[in-house]
Amino acid sequence: MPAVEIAAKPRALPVDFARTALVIIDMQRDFLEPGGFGAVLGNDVSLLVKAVAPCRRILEGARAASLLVIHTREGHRPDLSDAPPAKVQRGPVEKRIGADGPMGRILIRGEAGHGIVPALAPLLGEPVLDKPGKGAFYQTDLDLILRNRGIETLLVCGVTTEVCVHTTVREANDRGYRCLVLGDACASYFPEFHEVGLRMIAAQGGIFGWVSTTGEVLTALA
Ligand code: C5J
Repeated sequence: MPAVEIAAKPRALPVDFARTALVIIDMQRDFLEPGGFGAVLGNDVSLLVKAVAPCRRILEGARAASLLVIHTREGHRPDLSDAPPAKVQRGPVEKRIGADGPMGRILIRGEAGHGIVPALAPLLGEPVLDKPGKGAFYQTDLDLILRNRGIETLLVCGVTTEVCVHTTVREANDRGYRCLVLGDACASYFPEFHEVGLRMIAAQGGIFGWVSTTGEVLTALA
């Protein structure tokens, strides 16, 4: 398939969709739904819910175009053996990773809150990567999957912009992938971090990626 240009900042990015994957970061109930980890920490989860519809649109577009779709989830083993104490021992004991929350133990694999929101439920065959860190490459087989499929470009969306999306994009950039971040399909509990986070990606000639929108990618896919 010939390269198609996607309008983006800092400039249009030519993309070969046969070598492109959609990576949806951590659209989990613990972050997005009332009663989850994010809400327990005092965040306004409605700020993240805004990203669900754009994520759904790009997910449907990617599936229709037979792109590789990868979902990630942040979380830990029930015995916390993969959770660094330095990560767990933050904030009040009753609000920490592993504590009991309204949707099960907070950020523990297999608990209801750890699951992906129903609107973005993975299909059978779409890789779902459980990651113990913020970045999607750390202690996962993401790089192996991408290289085995000949992937060069990542379309990245999900939450939160300045944490897991940023960490993943920075890691991907260092590994030689081109990352196009879909700004409207990302979100943060802190709108100013979202805005600045997107600007940071595209600054300095695209220091570690490109920023575009769901609409621009769907136009290019059509
Ligand atoms: C956070 C994430 N914010 N998925 N996780 O702790 O960005």
